[in-house]
Amino acid sequence: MAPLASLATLRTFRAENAAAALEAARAALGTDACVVSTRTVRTVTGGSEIELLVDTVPAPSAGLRTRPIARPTLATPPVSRAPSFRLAPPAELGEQTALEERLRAAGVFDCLAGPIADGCRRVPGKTPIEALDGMLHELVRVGDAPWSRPQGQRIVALVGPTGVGKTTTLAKIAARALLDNKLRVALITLDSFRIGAVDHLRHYGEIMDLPTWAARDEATLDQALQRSRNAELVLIDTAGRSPSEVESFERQLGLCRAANADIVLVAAAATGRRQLRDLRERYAGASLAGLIVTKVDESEGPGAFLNTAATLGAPVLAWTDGQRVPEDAHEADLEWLRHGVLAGGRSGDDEDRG
Ligand SMILES: Nc1nc2c(ncn2[C@@H]2O[C@H](COP(=O)(O)OP(=O)(O)OP(=O)(O)O)[C@@H](O)[C@H]2O)c(=O)[nH]1
Ligand SMILES: [Mg+2]
Repeated sequence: MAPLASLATLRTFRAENAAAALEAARAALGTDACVVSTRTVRTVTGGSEIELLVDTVPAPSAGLRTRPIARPTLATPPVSRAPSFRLAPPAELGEQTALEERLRAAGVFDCLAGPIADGCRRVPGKTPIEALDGMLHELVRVGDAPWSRPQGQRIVALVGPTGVGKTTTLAKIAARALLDNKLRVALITLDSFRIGAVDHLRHYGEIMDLPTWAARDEATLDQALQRSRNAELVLIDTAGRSPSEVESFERQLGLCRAANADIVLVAAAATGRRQLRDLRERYAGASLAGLIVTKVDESEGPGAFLNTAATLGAPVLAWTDGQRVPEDAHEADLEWLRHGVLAGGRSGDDEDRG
């Protein structure tokens, strides 16, 4: 905290990033001023800005530069303040800014990039970039892939908006469960009203030689589950519905609950901020067991993955980046995510996926 005696000489400058805030401070005060502290502040629109606290009293032979936040009081004899930089961000701010800008370049929402970089800056004993790993573990929970071997029978229902890749992802999960873990798998679709939807799933069922059932109410679902009782993994496909179709949405969730299924939300990585928030609200009462992030290949990459996973909050069980069954389904991997967001953009290299 700045000493009281200098409050009159302190001014704050806010801008969307630290470089712009420094530029504003420099334009107003010239180069002979000191940056006392920096912080990320929330804006009324829910975004974030960098705020610089700048002392307008020029330091001897110094440019616009940093000095430690724990400054000497007036009672203390002034210490020699050799300029740590001239017209350049302070080292601490530079690291934070570098991280924030890398996150933004990777497509991370502004409202996440600022607080993440700020949080990383506050981790003692680590540079912001070193602290990113821990921050990602806090933001993105990870769960077992749906194709991993369950204890007893596992029933997984995929829910989510129209066209996000639920049916394709279900086929990928089934194929990986068969190929990787030799599980006995059965498929059920609740999407039995739409022309072609049952055939879509049946087509995959036939290719993989899996029992496939269609259900439209509690009785037919119960029957399908009875017929699937020997399966170790039962995968339930649902119809994509727009969130406004409340009745069918609630009905499908009700059926998934009646089946005692793990309800897993499927969401496309390129989903916008507002739609993600709508989705989070829509499924708030669904007790989601997990999240699968799809179509990462059609998004900005790891940054978009991070936006989706951090906004929706459910543990990420898998992600997909293409139409191939099952090659384009992957376990959640925070190392890939960290590497990708630090690379500042798409990370499409196969070896990065781990
Ligand atoms: N590029 C890309 N396309 C994908 C991915 N996953 C699925 N798709 C494609 O997205 C389209 C829609 O996939 P579906 O599996 O039918 O989506 P859905 O959610 O079941 O759709 P509805 O049942 O209509 O709600 C198909 O063309 C898929 O091949 C992915 O990870 N990347
Ligand atoms: Mg479908």
